[in-house]
Amino acid sequence: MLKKQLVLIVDDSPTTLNILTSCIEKSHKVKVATSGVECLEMSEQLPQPDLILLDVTMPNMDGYEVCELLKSNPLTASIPIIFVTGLEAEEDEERGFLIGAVDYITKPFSQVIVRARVNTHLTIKLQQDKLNKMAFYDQLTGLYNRHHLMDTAVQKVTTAKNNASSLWVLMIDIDHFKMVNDNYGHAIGDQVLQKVANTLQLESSTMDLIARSGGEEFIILFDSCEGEEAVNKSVGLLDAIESLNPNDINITISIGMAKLEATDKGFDGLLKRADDALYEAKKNGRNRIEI
Ligand code: GH3
Ligand code: MG
Ligand code: MG
Ligand code: MG
Repeated sequence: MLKKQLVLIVDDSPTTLNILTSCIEKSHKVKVATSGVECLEMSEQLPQPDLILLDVTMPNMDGYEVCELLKSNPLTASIPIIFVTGLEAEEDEERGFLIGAVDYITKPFSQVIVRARVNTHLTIKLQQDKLNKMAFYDQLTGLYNRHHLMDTAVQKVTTAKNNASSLWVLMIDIDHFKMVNDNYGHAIGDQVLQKVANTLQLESSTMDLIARSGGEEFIILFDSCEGEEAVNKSVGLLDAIESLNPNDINITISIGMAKLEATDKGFDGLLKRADDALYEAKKNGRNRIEI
């Protein structure tokens, strides 16, 4: 059975909150907030709402302002918002759409129509989530894919240059992986890839960006990490994989590391240096790190 989607209802009137809740709580999970500030807080908390029903006229912060703040925050920007409001003027409704709402319902509303519109927007949200997952994640390992990594890496280079902070790239390649497929078959090879990916993820900190960049290759970005710390973290990865023994098979990896330099214009040169270092690690005997 599909997990129920979560709707956050925001209104300063307890009566409206009760009516809207009773409209949709049979089919969906519901949370309520009585102010804009509360809505902003709850929208960032996990599990995040799949849809927000948002009143406009509220004390302190009105719904338009809440909507604009949600849309400008990358953590909440993709949550669809339906205004439910007493403001009936055409320009009020137009404003709602201009600042990013997906729908606009005026009070007094029909409960049947609210339910229908909520259902429609939740279905679209479900499809959107699936598409995002396919676009950003690698299906076999659940790690980010190369496409997402490249996009994020460009942003991280810009941020690191602006803040004069450090950025490291690790290119990781499983050693002699072709032998795993040749000796144990492709299905076992896939399991080994999943276990290696899982271990790399567990050993990395939540701040690190980790992706499967292709076949049996991974890329990790370390943010704001000084030289010795970056090397220690890489040694941790190397050791963790060496002692993993997935499916009772000895697996090792080689790592090429490179650091963002002041002369780097973008990500390409940095990636190339990590790739060259990986080539050296392979040439020098594998199961090792080169910088
Ligand atoms: P090296 O130490 O030089 O990296 O040797 P290698 O055997 O790991 O490198 P090579 O590039 O010769 O072979 C990589 C192998 O990875 C070949 C390919 O069949 C396998 N591979 C790539 N993607 C997948 C996958 O998704 N699943 C499985 N099971 N194998 C894969
Ligand atoms: Mg109100
Ligand atoms: Mg390879
Ligand atoms: Mg390899």
